[in-house]
Amino acid sequence: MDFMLNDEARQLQQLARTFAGREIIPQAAELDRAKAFPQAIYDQALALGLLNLTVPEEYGGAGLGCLALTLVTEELCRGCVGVGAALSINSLAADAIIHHGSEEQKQWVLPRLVAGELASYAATEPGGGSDVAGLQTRAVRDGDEYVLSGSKTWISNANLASFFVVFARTGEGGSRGLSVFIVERGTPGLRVGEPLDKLGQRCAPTCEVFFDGCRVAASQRIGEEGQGFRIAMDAFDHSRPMVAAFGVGVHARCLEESLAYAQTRQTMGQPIIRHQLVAAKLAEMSTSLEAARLLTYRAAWLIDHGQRNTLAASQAKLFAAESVMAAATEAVQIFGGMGYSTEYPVEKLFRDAKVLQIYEGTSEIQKLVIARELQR
Ligand code: CS8
Repeated sequence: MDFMLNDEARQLQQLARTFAGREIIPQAAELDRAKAFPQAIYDQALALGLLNLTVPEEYGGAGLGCLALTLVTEELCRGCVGVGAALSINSLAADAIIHHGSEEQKQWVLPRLVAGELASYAATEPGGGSDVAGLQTRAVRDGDEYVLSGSKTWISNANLASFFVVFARTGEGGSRGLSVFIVERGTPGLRVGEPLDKLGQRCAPTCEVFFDGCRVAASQRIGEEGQGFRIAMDAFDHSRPMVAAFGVGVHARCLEESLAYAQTRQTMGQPIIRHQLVAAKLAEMSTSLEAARLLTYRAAWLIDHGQRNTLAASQAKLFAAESVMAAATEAVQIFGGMGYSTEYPVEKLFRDAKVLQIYEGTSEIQKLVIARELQR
């Protein structure tokens, strides 16, 4: 067993860390207030080679694995998880195409991501996000085309995406009746709503998307008809380590801010870190951070080494989400009244952390997946 990152991974991690410190942290509070997509940061990160890491080299990407993606994602999210989410959502859409798309589909869209276009992953619907097998958007075959009707919600970057990876029902039979399509922005019958207002991660836009008789060529279907559920689950195996890294990044920031504050803020004649009840919070925060980080890296490492990681990915996502919420709660507590003020960074960390227990599979869903995997 080797816990050392290789030189290439360490350099990439350091590049992302420096970038987050210099470009993301100073702008995070304002981006949150303005609820503005971080376009300038996106452009700089793209130019630096921090995006599209998992796109294979033959399509212009870096051809790196899930571990490299989690390392960079953690650092970006230490800067601001809203920014980190906005910058990494392409890889969710890309995963389905990289692992299940035809050569023609890869040639068509992957170089566009590398050139700076955005793509959205459209699975969740107003009726729910957890029950993938129950989704209702329909795709009805009509000759060489499919006609899509239905609606999606909470679709990240949808207002800016130039194409969408859309899950839709092509047949009955729950999980066996789903298929996936690449749908271009501008296709008649496709409409994107305004960004939804939300508690945290406010600079990462999320919108409703409506399909009303939206026609796509059959050649835009990813994989075989009926394979959609498997493709979604496979995409989650790749993306859950990345989303766990969102939590690790926020968690690391909670520790960093809390430690600095506890060493300078004085009460009863000494820095509050000398009070054992405060010191204990920091000790617990740091221990759960390391545990979340190790679970996350391992889940990524397993899939990079061709091993099934469904159990490990759900364990990492569950633990990272639960422990970052606990850490953010304690960070606010350590800051006391200042933790409740928008003048200090931890109230934003607290708001930003909450959705980590909800998206990319709720904590309850992760427990279901873990329990099922234990019985395999
Ligand atoms: O529905 C499954 C599930 O995982 N649900 C959670 C979905 C989810 O994560 N939703 C979140 C929405 S997307 C999102 O949040 C993106 S937002 C962005 C985040 C970043 C932001 C900036 C479930 C509940 C686990 C299972 O569902 P069921 O309907 O009960 O299906 P099963 O009977 O378990 O499985 C049906 C068949 O599929 C096979 N399967 C299941 N999992 C896998 C994996 N790999 C391969 N195959 C899989 N992981 C399973 O074996 C069944 O096969 P059969 O041959 O039919 O028996």
